[in-house]
Amino acid sequence: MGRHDLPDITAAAVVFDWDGTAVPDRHSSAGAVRRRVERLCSLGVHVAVVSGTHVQNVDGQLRARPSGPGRLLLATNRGSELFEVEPGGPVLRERRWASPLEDAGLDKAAADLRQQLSAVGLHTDVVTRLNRRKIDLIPDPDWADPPKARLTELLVAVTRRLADAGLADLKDVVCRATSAAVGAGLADPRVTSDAKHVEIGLTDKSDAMRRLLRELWQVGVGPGLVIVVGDEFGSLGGAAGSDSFLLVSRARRATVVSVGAEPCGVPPGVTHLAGGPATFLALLDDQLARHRHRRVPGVDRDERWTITQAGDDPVRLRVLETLFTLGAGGLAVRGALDAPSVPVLRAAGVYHQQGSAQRLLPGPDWTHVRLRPRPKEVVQVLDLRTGVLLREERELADVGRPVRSLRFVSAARPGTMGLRVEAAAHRLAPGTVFRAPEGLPMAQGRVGGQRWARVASDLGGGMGAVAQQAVSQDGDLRCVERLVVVTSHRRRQPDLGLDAASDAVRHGFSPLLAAHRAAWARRWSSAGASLPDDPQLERALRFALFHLWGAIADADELAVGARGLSGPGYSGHVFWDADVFVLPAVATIDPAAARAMVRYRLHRLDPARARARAEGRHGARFPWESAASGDDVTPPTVRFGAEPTPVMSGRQEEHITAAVAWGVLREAAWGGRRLQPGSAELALLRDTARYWVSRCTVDADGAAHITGVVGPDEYHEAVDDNAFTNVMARWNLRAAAAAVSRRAASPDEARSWLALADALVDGLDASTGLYEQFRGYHALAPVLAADLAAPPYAADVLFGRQRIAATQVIKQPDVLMLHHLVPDEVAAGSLLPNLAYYGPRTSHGSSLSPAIMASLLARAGSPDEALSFLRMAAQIDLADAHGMSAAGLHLAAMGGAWQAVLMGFLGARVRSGTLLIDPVLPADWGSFEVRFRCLGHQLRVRVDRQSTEVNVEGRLRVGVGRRPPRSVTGTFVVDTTVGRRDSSRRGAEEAPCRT
Ligand code: IFM
Repeated sequence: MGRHDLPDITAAAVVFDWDGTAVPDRHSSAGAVRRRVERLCSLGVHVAVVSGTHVQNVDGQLRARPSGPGRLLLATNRGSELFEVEPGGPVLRERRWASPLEDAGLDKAAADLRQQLSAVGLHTDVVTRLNRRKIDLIPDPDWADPPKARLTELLVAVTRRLADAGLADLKDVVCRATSAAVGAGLADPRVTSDAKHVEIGLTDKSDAMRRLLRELWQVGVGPGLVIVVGDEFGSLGGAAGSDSFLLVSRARRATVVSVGAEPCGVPPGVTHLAGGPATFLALLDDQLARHRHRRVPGVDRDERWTITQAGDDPVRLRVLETLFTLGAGGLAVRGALDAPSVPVLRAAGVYHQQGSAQRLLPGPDWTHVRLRPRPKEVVQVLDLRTGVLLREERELADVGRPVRSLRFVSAARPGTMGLRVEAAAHRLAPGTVFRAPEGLPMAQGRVGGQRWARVASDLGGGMGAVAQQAVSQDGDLRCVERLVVVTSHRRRQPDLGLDAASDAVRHGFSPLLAAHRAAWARRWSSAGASLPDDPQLERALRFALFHLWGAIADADELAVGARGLSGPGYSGHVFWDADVFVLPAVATIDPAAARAMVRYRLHRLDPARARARAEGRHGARFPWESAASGDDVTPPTVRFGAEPTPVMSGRQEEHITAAVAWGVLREAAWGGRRLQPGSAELALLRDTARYWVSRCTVDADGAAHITGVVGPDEYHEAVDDNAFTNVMARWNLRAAAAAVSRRAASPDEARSWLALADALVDGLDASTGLYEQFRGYHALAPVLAADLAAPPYAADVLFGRQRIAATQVIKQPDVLMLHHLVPDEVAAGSLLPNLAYYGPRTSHGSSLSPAIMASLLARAGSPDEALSFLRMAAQIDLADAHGMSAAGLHLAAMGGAWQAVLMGFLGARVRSGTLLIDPVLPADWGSFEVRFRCLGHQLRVRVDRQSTEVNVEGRLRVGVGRRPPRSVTGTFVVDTTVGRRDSSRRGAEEAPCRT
């Protein structure tokens, strides 16, 4: 057996059987295994032993004491125990205890079997072990403790004994044992045989394997990253080999190797290498060599968690660059291949240039390596579960070994990034690490073995990167490894991360990757959705959450641009997308990052005040597009074809001011925080209210108006009394009056806000519940969106701005946005008539549109229609539905999609420190489960057709459906059958809490 026979995978975990696989017998030295296990663990590889015997036997022989970061687990007593080895020795993590009834059942089953065998003249012994009884079929001193090397001989001896007693084979005894166990009242007996014994037990190695896979999953290691090694996968005398129990269905993507004799062959999917413990050691050596040679690690190709794309269409590749962006800690690397067309590295909030030309500063590109010939067709796999991007060239006969690469942007150590590339040595030249972003000077140099680069912004800020490159050779393969630490600062040149880079090098690529995988696994256990009946949507939602996490950070402040950090679209400018689409989603997955988003606005209150002043108004007016300073950076024109067209949003989309205030209160409410007197949040609420006071005009009848605005529907400009703007202003005034203390505003001022709020016209026809989008809207040409084209489409681009402005076709929810954001500010019962009226008039020309429709339709009791909009929203970038994804991800659609799940389908609301939920299920889903953060607690909610199960970490007031909210902890189940109304078998309050 040569190295080329060993599996071509650099695994993240190795699970192996002990006796016969790792060691020849229980008495031999295991020093060689110990050294390799400890080394693997030091590289971040997790190691697990599965054995039928007890922990003292395995640990006594192995005596490994790894100091991490990889874990060493011992699954002993045939699946009944799990130990983790710590510096002081194995520590019990879990043990299955038989009940007295089960113990009695095991005794009875063993006695019955023994009696049956004795009746045919076969003398046996029974050995009692934890949760099992071993019936020794050959209690002969010669076969007291046979080494695995004598397995074939043993099998012959046992088979002969059985035949002498008139028994067919081992399988015959296993069947009798199973019947005896069932007869003894054991519900789920596990019967196994190692040829010498037949064991009747409560657990087997499948339990061990399932438990280990769970442990590994929790540290970001899926089955596809696991090598499983045993020596008895094939049958033994007709009975299943003891290691065949490792082949549980969840392990189907694992690489399975047998080093045993396997006299009856191995099952499909198992690679038979034979050679016993010597082969096992060679396999461990190969894994160690792969790390030493800096080979590209594997990825678990789980369809529910990976986005796989192949092809070389240059247009599609630009889109894939966006989709495969990796981000963490406010830094992101676009998924460019070897010839990037747009900047690769960006940092949140680090802008460059002045005025509306202001854009995110591109940092030094550290991802490029020289490959000749260049790969023609590459398969790219983005693993959403562990945040890595794998690339693999489809094998090309003329150039030998395919190119492979893997990169990650560490979620565990913000700023640290890693790349490995391997290819036939003659094709791969590591080249210089850093390339300057196009059109910008880049300083670079070396300090010791490290290279550094800096790019400066003309606004004073900058980005720096320090890299350590290492090249190694593994046979005919060359491997290049880069560990990079990126630093950034908004206002000054950042310190280079020299120490952090040295630290990263000290840790090494593999341990850093292991920590990164584990950090992602923690994220997914705290937030996400499981849709068992809708795997495609489930993955699309994971893609959305993946990119939301990639764009945010727990920082002093966080600017989230409309396209995050994934592309040049909208130059990284911050719109209302951040406040009302992204922030509510972020508050449920990373509350600290949501606060950082709010701080971005709070820190720009002064420029907002200055703008209001400059326009002769009071208070604070926030800019439609915001970047470094908080001044308005909306471009005055855009090109629609040849002609520059004026952009009115900068001057007229004033609803942003209320949206900012809404975001501030939303974050506080969802985070369970009271706004403190004297806080910047209250100052913002007060000053936005003051802005509306100075912005409204009151007519002779005492009615207040806001004229000359653009609402969310940007097809109609300079309109008067846009319902959305007016009602949001009204909400802003009322919210400020309720929150702002006497010190911040006098009671008279607060009363004047309330009076103005009451006076603001809102276009409601009380008889129909319909809001007129703006004054004169109903008089426009009554064209429906579908009359012109099949939505979604950009009506202004397709049919001309003037023409569309004369019709009732709208770009995105406008009036309906009120029902989403401020349902208490709109007339009771007005959702349905407005959905019925505005739904058909909406072209969904904005990526922001479908998610809101999904959310509202779910609340309106139309979950099936809602689901088709949710699918549309979740596919916006994956399917490049707007043809704009090459310029970056549509983060608002992603935040909107997650809101549609939580606020729409789950019906989650926070009211006065209480979480209210009111779930609905579309016909296509039998159930769904969501995990999220709310009010400082971790929640998991599972909804099916009969019930809603809520799990709360800690104690929280929760209301389900129309039941009165109760303070609950742990898990409670509410019967929510039939419309989830009042048909409870047992209410949340009566249901026992399972903690
Ligand atoms: O903020 C949005 C706006 O609502 C529609 N046009 C695109 C902007 C940025 O995403």
